[in-house]
Amino acid sequence: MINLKINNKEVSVPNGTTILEAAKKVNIHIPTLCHLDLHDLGFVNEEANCRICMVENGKKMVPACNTLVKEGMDIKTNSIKAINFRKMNLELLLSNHPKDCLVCNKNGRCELQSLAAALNVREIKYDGERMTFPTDNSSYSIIRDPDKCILCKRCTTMCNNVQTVGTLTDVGRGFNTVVTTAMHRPMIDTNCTFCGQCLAVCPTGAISEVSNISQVYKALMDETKTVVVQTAPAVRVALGEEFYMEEGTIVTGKMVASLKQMGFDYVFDTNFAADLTIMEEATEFVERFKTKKNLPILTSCCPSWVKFIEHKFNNLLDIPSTCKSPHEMFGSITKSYFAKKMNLDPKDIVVVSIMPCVAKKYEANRKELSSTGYADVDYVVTTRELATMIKDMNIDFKNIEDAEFDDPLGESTGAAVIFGASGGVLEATLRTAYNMITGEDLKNVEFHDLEGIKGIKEAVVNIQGTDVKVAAANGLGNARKLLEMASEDRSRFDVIEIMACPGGCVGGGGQPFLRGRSDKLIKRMNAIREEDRNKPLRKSYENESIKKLYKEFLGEPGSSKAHELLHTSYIE
Ligand code: HC0
Ligand code: SF4
Repeated sequence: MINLKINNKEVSVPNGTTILEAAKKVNIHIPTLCHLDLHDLGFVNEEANCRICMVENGKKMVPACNTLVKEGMDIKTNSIKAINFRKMNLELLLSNHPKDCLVCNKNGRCELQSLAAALNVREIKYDGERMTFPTDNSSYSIIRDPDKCILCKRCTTMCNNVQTVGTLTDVGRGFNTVVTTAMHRPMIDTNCTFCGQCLAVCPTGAISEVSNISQVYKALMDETKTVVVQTAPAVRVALGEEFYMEEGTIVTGKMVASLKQMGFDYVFDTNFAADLTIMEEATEFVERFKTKKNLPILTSCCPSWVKFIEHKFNNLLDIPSTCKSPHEMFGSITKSYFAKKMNLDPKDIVVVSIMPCVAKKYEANRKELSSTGYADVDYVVTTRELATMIKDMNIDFKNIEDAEFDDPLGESTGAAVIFGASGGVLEATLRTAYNMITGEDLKNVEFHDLEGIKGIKEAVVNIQGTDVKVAAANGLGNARKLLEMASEDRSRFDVIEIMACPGGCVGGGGQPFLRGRSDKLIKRMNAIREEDRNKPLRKSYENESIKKLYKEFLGEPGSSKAHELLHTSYIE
């Protein structure tokens, strides 16, 4: 153990601890900016670029976030010298930053803005030359405004070390440094998967989502349109955070009531389509498992993951399930089955998806995802954007009375809600595949080995004497490892689930920011599991509305009509 003093308090910590960690242990707060520690999720940014966490170590000033403790250190975190040093560094950062906070997309959610308030900055003393670079708004998902970048490098750490995609890098030196793409290519022309994890950790408005709020408002005002909204599984366990509710509060009823108050014609549930996905995907799996062909089957509902495999493992494009993702299935069913039922022309239906994800915006614009001749999904709005809309409309979210989803695309089982947490799609598939193989109902529906935020989870499930080997990865770096294992030995796994974001969709790039609180993610995952346990039906094939959909319209799971509307292909 190492013994030191911080602000005259005796501290004893293991060798290898930073001053920042040691201070935390004795409840001494040191402000930080570039530093971010989500080590449970495999992410720690140790760049120490911003120099906000400077503390006095004897006569020297050192950054607390990456200076390791030494025996006998005498650290002062709150001396006038340390306070002034920090403030000066912040003022220097602000001198090279646009001052358009009032209209910035991050206004109210910006860590730089909060820090300026916390450090009581009242003037920006230094007013020199400012670097300016063009804004990149080429993609459907992400906007990069390098003028707002403070070079904290959280995004490059995330993209390169955690996601292992390698889209973002810093080029140039000193004052000319900029975070950009290879050859400054527009994001749309890069290998970016649009996972949005860079923007989830960006402290300022340098990386943000493309907003679709105005298009949705326009559709709501257009009397010739029927506007149908669907909500993803993971939104209901995180939206409350935007209204200062306890993390992990399930706000399904309030979310539905708010959407009805906003004027959507029908409020449906993506979970309905998650049950539908399971019917199709389990059918596909059982077929492949019996014939031992094209295994392991890979789940295909995460659009970032699909783009990742298309770019990085296109030798494996014979194994992803051909199922569209649930929200896309929902769109094509709305514009076919529902349109027919309601006597509506699909051209007059607008489908809006509320998603925890920014890649869903890109996915909605994939040309092949338009089975009825119209885009399956018209607009995607993130959890954060939905919160903004609720605030725009002055809805009293905390006190609004709960409402129920509409029929018939609103019914769902517990198997659908667990899609929102890593391991859930796999578990939901197994619950139905068991029935398809044995003709019996699975008694114990929970697979605890597949729960939690561990990057790669493996399990072996015995179905009627045959072992089914399954694995789930969350985060693209973990996906890469798992795929490398599967490439080496195709018989190692039978089913693989991959979600690009930490913890699955609950940790999506469109969710309320975690700000170093991975415990929030665990609470969201626990809430998803609780929602499953509260459901009277927990297996997709028990969903009465799904049974009716097959009976009235699709025929059998895997039918040619189902293939026409619910399946897709991949780009090599
Ligand atoms: Fe997900 Fe989905 S579970 S990708 O994570 O599969 O975004 O929540 O909506 O489509 O259902 C995200 C979440 C979804 C889809 C579903 C899947
Ligand atoms: Fe990298 Fe994901 Fe950001 Fe694209 S969206 S730059 S893949 S972290």
